[in-house]
Formats: sequence, structure tokens, C-alpha cells
Amino acid sequence: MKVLVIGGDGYCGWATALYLSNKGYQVGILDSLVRRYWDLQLKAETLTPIAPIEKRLECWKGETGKSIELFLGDITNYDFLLGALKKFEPDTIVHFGEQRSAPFSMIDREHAVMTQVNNVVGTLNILYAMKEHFPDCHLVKLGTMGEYGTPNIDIEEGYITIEHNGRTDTLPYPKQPGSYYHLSKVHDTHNIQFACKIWGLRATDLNQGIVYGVLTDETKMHETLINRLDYDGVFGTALNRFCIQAAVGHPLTVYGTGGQTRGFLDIRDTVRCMELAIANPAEPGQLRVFNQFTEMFSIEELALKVKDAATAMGLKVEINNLDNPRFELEEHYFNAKNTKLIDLGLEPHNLSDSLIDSLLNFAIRYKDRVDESQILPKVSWHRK
Ligand code: NAD
Ligand code: USQ
Repeated sequence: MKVLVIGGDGYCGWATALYLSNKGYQVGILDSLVRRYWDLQLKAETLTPIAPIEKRLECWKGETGKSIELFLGDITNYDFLLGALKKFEPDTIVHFGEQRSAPFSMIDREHAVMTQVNNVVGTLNILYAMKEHFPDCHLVKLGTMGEYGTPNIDIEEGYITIEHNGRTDTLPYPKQPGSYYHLSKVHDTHNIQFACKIWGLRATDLNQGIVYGVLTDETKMHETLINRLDYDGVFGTALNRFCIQAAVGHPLTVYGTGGQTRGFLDIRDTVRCMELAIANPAEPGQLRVFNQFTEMFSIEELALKVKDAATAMGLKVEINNLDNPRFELEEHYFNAKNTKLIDLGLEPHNLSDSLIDSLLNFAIRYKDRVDESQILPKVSWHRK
């Protein structure tokens, strides 16, 4: 089976492309490398020294004998996208290729517009290309748990059955996203749903939680295959950031009380979920939604776990409750369903002390690359 991984130079995409290639899928990577450019603009580097994409692929071929075809370009350019799809002829398109940082989207008007144009137009171009030329192709699209926000009722997987004035219907679950980035994902969901309905396309929307970890069986084969690991205040995410902060002796940056609860998963589960979604495609005309996370934690709980593990290693760690730069509930109900991927065969890697230890040790290995001025959050959701 031929799988085109859009965004295959990024954190989730790189790990997924290698995993699928190792499993025997014929894999192509399409990426504009814009994320590397944003890092340069922000003067923020990943903790890990990531090799240029061509070197990464050469190394993969050397290690495994497997080739991954590369398409360099931007999916908001329809002619480029169509050219790449016609050359590769995928059975499945895995779409990770978006601007994925909530703080980045909240920097100012330009970044909000850029995020929404990049994400919404890119996805819409994929839908049109599928309709015109690849109507049987399966789209596996990365959404986010943040599309739902934090409602005071259980979160279902994409749809909810509602009884209203004596009548009943199953409807898309209400969306209350918390940034212009998260909003772009909601707009994507609506566009995909509409395209599946009117053109009979097939798609799976994976509402992924926050991913942590760095090593997968494939990315650890060789230093040149190493994945990115972001720690800066714009692209770094909660648990990964805390481990790197602990490694350099920076107080852990909990925003507000830390009562914010989210779904989380290990990057080794991200790649397995992709395989499961690809191997069990949606039906024509169907937009399936899976909630892709394995466990729920509050931010405070995670900070305490990292503090305990780091202290046991002899590191000195404090937790700092900063003024929350975001507009979000800090104490709330959160109970989301996540059975559909488990039903397909996912066996979660739950967050263990040994995983936190290994992430801490990994961070210590690269700690000389940390620029501490990049750690504190600089982007605010609030009106000045
Ligand atoms: P990333 O920034 O590491 O990778 C995204 C890749 O997409 C980059 O290599 C970038 O160059 C590429 N890209 C962006 N716009 C593009 C365009 N217009 N054309 C071609 N390539 C483009 O992000 P990630 O952490 O790997 O996230 C991948 C996807 O998973 C995103 O859609 C994100 O919203 C979703 N997701 C990520 C997480 C997480 O914790 N990292 C959690 C939930 C969902
Ligand atoms: N937070 C802290 N301290 C930090 C960083 C974050 O307290 O140093 C808090 C935030 O205020 C928020 C929560 O932790 O309440 C999560 O923030 P995050 O930066 O770890 O993750 P988020 O902005 O939600 O975005 C990340 C990815 C995004 C993905 C999303 C999944 O960047 O691509 O869509 O996780 S989810 O959160 O389920 O929507």
C-alpha cells in the first residue's frame, strides 16, 4: 500500500513515515520545510540536532535498504500538490502538514491569518485533488482534542446523540476551541465532513491529544534519524517541556493553577494509531472521528511526576505557577472517550516513571543546546 505522509519532516510525521516504511508500506514524504523556517524566524531550535531531510532519507536507506520518495513543496500550491499526488498515486494520504502551535497562532493578526490560510487552504486543496483524481483514496487527517475544548459533559468521539423537544439526532459534537490554531482544525473538520457527504470521499479525523516522548524503534536506529523535540515557549508542549526544563534546572512552567486537564499519548502510540487507521479505512462517504490519546492528566500532576523523577535522579527542581498567558479554564470537568482505537487493537504505552526517566536522561544528553531565554512563554491571549 502506498502512503503519502504530508508533513513528514515534522515531529509526528517523521516518526510515522519511518514506522510505516519499516512495516513494508511504500512511503512518500511531502513537506514544504516551513517548520524549519519558522524555527529560524523564532530563533528557537529543537533540543535535538535534526539532519536535513535529504540526509535523513539517505541514512534511512543505508540502515534499512528502504527508499522513501521526497516531494518538497507547499500544499497551499494546488499545482504542486496535484503534481506530487499524480506522481506518487497514494492509496492513503496521512495529513500532518499544518501549523500546529496554539501560541504561534496567537502572536498577532499575521500569525493568526497565516495559520488559518495554511491549514484550511492546504486541507481544502487535498479534498479537491481527491475529488478530481483520487476519489477512492483514504484521507487520514490529524485533528486535535482541543477542538472540543473543556465542556462540562463527557466528550464523545466526534458525534453526540441529542434528544431535543421530543426528537433525537446524532450530530457533530459541539466545538469550543481555545486558539486560532485549534479553530483552524475545527474549520478543517467541517470542510472534510462536507466533502465526504457531497462527493463520497472517505476520511478519518484523528483528534490527537498532546504527544510526548522522542524515541521510536526507527528514529533510534541512528543519530541522523533523530526526531525533533521542541522545548521553546511557542512550539514546546507540556510534558516534553517539563523534562527539558528539569534537565537544565529551570523551574517547571505551570500556567496558572495547573488544573487544566488534557489527553496525552506517547509518540510510539501516535505511529501505531496511524497504522491502525490506515489498515482499517473509512467507508466511502464517511468521516470517522477517533479520539487519539491514551491517558488524561492535569498539568499540575505532570509537573509533580517530573519533579519526583528528577529529584530521585539528584536534580533540583521547583515548580513555578506562572500567570496564565492563555485564556482557558484552570479547574474543569474533563472526561473524554477513547475506545475506538483500542477496539482496533491499540495497546497503549502508559506514562511510566521509566519513560519520564528516559526522557530526562535524553534531555540531559542534549542540555548544552538549550537556550534558556526561549523557555518562558512570551505570547499572550489577553488584550494588552
Ligand atoms: P510539526 O510542526 O513538527 O510538523 C508539521 C510539518 O508539516 C512540518 O514539517 C512542516 O514543515 C509541515 N507543513 C506545515 N505546513 C505545510 C504546508 N502548507 N505544506 C507542506 N508542509 C507543511 O508538527 P507535529 O507536532 O508533527 O504535528 C503534526 C500534526 O499533528 C499537526 O497537524 C498537529 O496539529 C497534529 N497534532 C500534534 C500534536 C503534538 O503534540 N505534537 C498533538 C495533536 C495533534
Ligand atoms: N501549559 C503549561 N505550561 C507549559 C506549557 C503548557 O501549563 O509550559 C499548559 C497550557 O496552558 C495548556 C496545556 O498545558 O493548558 C497544554 O498546552 P501545550 O502547549 O502542551 O499544548 P497545546 O497548546 O494544547 O497544543 C499541543 C500541540 C497541538 C495539539 C494539542 C493537542 O502543539 O498541535 O493540537 O497539543 S490538545 O491539547 O489535546 O488540543
